[in-house]
Amino acid sequence: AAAAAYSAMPQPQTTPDVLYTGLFINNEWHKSKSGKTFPTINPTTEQTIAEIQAGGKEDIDIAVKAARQAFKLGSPWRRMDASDRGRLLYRLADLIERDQVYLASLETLDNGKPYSMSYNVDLPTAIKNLRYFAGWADKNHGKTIPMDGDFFTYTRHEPVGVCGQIIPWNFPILMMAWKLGPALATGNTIILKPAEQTSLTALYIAQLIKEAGFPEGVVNVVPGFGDAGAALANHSDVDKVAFTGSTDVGKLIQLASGNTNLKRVTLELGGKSPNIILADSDLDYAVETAHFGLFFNMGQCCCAGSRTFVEDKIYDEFVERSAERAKKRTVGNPFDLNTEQGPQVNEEQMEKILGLIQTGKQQGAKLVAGGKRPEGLPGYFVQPTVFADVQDNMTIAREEIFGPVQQLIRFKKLDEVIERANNSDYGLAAAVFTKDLDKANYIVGGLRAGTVWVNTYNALAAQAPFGGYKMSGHGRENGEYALSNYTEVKSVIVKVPQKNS
Ligand code: TXE
Repeated sequence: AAAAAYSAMPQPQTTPDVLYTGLFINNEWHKSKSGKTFPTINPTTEQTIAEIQAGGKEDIDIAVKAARQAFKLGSPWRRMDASDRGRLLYRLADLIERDQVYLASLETLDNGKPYSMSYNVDLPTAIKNLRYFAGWADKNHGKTIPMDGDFFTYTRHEPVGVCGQIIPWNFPILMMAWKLGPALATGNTIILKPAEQTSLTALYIAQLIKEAGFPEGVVNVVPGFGDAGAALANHSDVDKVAFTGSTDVGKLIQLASGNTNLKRVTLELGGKSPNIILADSDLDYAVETAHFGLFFNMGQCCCAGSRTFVEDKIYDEFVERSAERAKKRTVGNPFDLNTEQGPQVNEEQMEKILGLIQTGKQQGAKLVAGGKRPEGLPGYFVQPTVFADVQDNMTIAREEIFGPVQQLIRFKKLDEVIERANNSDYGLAAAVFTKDLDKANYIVGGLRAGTVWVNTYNALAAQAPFGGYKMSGHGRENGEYALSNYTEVKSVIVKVPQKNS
């Protein structure tokens, strides 16, 4: 079935035009006030694709004013029927779908992810996400409440207001959709800052937002570096910041809120997710799914199964098969439809990963596959790498690597593995593989993580909430729960002459 889907896939545009490189504010394109630009690099060739306008604090101020203006009482956006907000989101989804080949190609050019993935995974899931939240626009209603006394009491779910949204580079289009959908469905206005490594698709989608018919100032997209993000986080006229990225920057954002106006903050941060394989599971399937759970998207997933706990009885066999599978993984040109793994997003990430591989070797983990850059290829590639005999206290078992490096860890007892799995600062996702329902349910109940998969991995969809325990962040994206990130609840209490039940 997968092969059939691939042969039906339209060919990529290997040199997609770059049409937009500016700041999108008030539905118009602008240059940065400072006049500064920065290059966006193709990670496959290490060549510059285009120069992008570098938004800074002054530009953020202008964008926040535009978003505030679009949110003022009586504005077209505030007066719009909720169902019409939904229609605009549906239209945006349709436009992204119309341009799916182009956008998937541009994503692959800028990010390095295989086109087969950007076309078959990133784009369809982003489109579905927008449609899912479009449907919510006129269904997120309050309650009437039987309050004590002679009162008529109800709640209104109101938009939070002006929202800053700061997104990373690992799923540029999808992260944009996750942020826009719930915020727009609930009537907020937005300043979105894409990651500096991958601005191109966000800027193209900004033009589609205008084409869809969103009023000016409702969505503003300001490319730039961390200083632009920090300006949003510190801005006293921003009501909320939603951030996906590193735990260190997440902490800064929460501090910025505390130092300024206590803006609402939701965070989706790093992870070190445990994937627990019990001896009774289907070995072929578990090996393949654990491989996918770690290597998907070059390992650049916040929910990557980067601590694979394997039960003692099957451990040696599991190591052997996982190493074999990693060695077969096809690495190369991401526009080639047979490629499973493209380059890491940039040199810095590649260097971080290679450094952690060295640390793994120094601390005594056993390298059973990969471990280097592939020879003879330009680009920021890292070989699919597998470590066996990994101990819980090793750096590679504690820190997020965010690369194609799998850690195989041995365990003996159920209670022991739950405790070890939870012994992490993170708590984003987890998984368990077993045919024993009682064991599965017991482990599910014990794991401290925002998502637990049973006999699957990386199963994500618009309907199911996603977010972290502990230092993996707070708030939930996707699903009905995401709406609460973007709404304030107002209790309205009206005195009535006489209440009757
Ligand atoms: O992240 P940053 P980086 C993890 C992963 C990766 C590491 C570093 O382990 O190796 O983080 O990646 C903006 N105020 N994840 O350096 O810096 C930045 O411009 C406000 C996990 O790329 O957190 C970009 O738009 N914003 C993750 C965004 O934050 C700031 C995905 C993310 O970049 C800022 C990415 C500041 N002071 C990395 N500094 C996940 N959870 O999926 C930077 N930014």
